[in-house]
Amino acid sequence: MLIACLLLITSLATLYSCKPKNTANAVSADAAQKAYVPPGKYDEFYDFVSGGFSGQLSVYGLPSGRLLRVIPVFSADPQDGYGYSEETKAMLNTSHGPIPWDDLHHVELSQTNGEIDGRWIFANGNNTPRIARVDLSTYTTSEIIELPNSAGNHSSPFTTENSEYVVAGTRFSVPPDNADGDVAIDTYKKNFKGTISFVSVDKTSGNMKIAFQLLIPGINLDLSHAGKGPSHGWFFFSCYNIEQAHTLLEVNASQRDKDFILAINWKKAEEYLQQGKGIKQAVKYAHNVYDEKTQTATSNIETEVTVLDTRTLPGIAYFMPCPKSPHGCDVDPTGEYIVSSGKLAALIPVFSFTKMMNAINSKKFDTYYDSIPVMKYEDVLYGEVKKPGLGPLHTEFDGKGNAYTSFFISSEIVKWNIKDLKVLDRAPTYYSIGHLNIPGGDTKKPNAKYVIAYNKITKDRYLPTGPELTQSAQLYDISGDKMQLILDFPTIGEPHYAQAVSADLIKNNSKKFYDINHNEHPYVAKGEGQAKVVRNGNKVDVYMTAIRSHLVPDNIEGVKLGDEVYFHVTNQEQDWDIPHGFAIKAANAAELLIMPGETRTLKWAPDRVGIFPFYCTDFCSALHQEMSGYIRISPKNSTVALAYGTGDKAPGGKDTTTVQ
Ligand code: RUQ
Ligand code: CUA
Repeated sequence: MLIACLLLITSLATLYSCKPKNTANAVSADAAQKAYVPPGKYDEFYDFVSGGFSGQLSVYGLPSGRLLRVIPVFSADPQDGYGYSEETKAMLNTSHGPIPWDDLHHVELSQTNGEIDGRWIFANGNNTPRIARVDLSTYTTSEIIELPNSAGNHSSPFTTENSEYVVAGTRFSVPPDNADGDVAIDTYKKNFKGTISFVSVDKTSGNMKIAFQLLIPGINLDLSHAGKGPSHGWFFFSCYNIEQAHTLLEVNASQRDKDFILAINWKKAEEYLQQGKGIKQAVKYAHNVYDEKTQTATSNIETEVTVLDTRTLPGIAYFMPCPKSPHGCDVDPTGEYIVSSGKLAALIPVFSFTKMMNAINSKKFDTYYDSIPVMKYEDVLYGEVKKPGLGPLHTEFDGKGNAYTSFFISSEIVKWNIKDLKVLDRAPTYYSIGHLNIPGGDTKKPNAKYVIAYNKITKDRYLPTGPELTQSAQLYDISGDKMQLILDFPTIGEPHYAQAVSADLIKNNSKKFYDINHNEHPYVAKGEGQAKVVRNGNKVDVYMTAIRSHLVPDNIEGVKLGDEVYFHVTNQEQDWDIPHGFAIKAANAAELLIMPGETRTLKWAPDRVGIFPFYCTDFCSALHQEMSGYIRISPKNSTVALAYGTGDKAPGGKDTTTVQ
């Protein structure tokens, strides 16, 4: 079986070699013009691209492909101190303690009435299961919630039409958190369970909460999408390893020729919840919230979730058979068609929501899988796209009746018509595309000017940079009948899913600075008059101000070995794009990058006696290099008095240096 499987893959790979033939003429003459955004002009779209193993989210402008920003989400970032500063450390807390890294695969913009509303973007942490919410007025991570009873949070964070919920399905089934997990791995079938978390999102504040979890059989969930329009109230998940294998999944989880799409009626789940059918389970998970007023994150460990068992509560869960190892699970803008792309399948099945409902309403089931009804493939199938390509992964929609599917093995995007399932066009990608996206391409209202490919392999596309090469994105104009490649651009980390949105929906809400009058940070210094150094035992708090081009205080004495120094730096500027930075010799964490009106704290423990300079790291004015200072560290038993100041007020008074 293993040999057969490998042979199949190798022969497929030779048949459809990685490198498409028509490389030379793939870019047409007017491409440059289409992707060109003149200096000083804005892009038309924002593209929010997951960073994969970088744990971060990057923001590009389209069509130029210009990198606008990298938003730290799940990984600490020494560039701006995220995860290192006292204010942001708590964002990366989990029930396992602080975790400075995760694997971010999918992003999803918040929606209202099935359309992107431009308020937040959600992202999944795949490794230590978490969901993050990023505020699109500040481009910062506002909230991270950990998911109990979960491992490998891959089919996440897809959202319902009004962002009632973002979901998170387990990739790895594991014994529930409250069970004794010390079991033999080969008791998988008995002891391992899957869950789907429904995380509710407050309409006004955006605050997330685990509303309930669904207990499902121990299988692997891969991807998902919510229903919309007529299928609003439903969620669809691609499932693999229904064999429930626990070793050599490559072979053992590909035994059956069909896996499942799991259809979840979440309105039904809500009914059961209201009827008190949920079981409260003791768990531990971190919920981290950044408070914009105090500019500080706090982490709470929550201790309970409500679990609904889909195996004993009928009407929540149904299985639709699907060609094996399905990956993407995508719902078209009308909400009628569910497209599932099987990595090993040579066709694309399209399921009909109407047919599924008919089968459910007439209780026409083929069999049961761990008490969950399984429908017949033919009963729920709308049709199959025949011979579309090899290794279909993900599908997005243009809202004009067409679908665009990425093909990993044959390295191409294929456009096909949803109604008649005919292939209309294909365009090569360089190389081995994973995800793809169209602005609004998974919503009710796509804005189908472009499709963007996110490729796993770049090989010879760019100048070589040693063994490690960048991943890439490629931009295709899809305004005409045929896709036209117009741009290649390198990406940060490994891009998985991305979402693009018309810049108009977001750019006007972009904050320019934080109002210092509303800064309620406990260690803020509003104005230089409030700058001070306070000793409390061996804790020394420096309330420092930063303004072009000096720090107050910039001379500090009377600090001793064994002290813990907290530099609380408040940026006094009230203007756009004037951050100040703060770094001190031998700091073992990061610098701080402090936005106008913001306070950030660096904890620093001197390790030796001497003079330590500190300085602003962001070139903020012509006299930026002058924006610096010194702290004197004395021995533990020293009697040097605490003294501090800047200029005339520096310890020892006025700087007496004179120019000859
Ligand atoms: S995945 S390349 Cu982690 Cu979204 Cu499909
Ligand atoms: Cu402030 Cu440079």
